[in-house]
Amino acid sequence: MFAKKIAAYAILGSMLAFGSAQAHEFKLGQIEIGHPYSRAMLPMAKVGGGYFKITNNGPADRLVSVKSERAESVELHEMKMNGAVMEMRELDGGIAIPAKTTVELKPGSYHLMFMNVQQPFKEGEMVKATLVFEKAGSVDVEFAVGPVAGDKGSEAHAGHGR
Ligand SMILES: [Cu+2]
Repeated sequence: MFAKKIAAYAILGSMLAFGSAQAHEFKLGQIEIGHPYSRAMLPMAKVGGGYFKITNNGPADRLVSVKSERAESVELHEMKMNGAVMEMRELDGGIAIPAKTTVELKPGSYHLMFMNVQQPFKEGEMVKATLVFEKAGSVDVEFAVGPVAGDKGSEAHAGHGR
């Protein structure tokens, strides 16, 4: 009986792993979360980014907050050019997701910041988080951690290096 249970879990586990490597997409009602990913962090780094695509096939909604056990808090940020200066700010009101549109969180634009991370993200691991929408509710997702950001990525997160 016990052995059977273990075998069942093992199969389920490998299916989940396979599924996330292939499609790596999450659904919440009419909202699709495409390919959440992050970057490996340097050993002393405390802050990590988070990126994904939100496809909203339903009515207007809003990404209001994000939680993760891997961070003290997760902030929603926006990056914008102000003249020649790249500026970053926290979005207190969340990120608006208009009806029937796709909003992309990516370097140099909207993104998540995992704040005060105790165990730096490592390449190849999956970081769990929960996205909370104003109307649709919340959905658990996993961020695939890729290699340490190159020149482009690190410039996208200039000012976060503390
Ligand atoms: Cu930021």
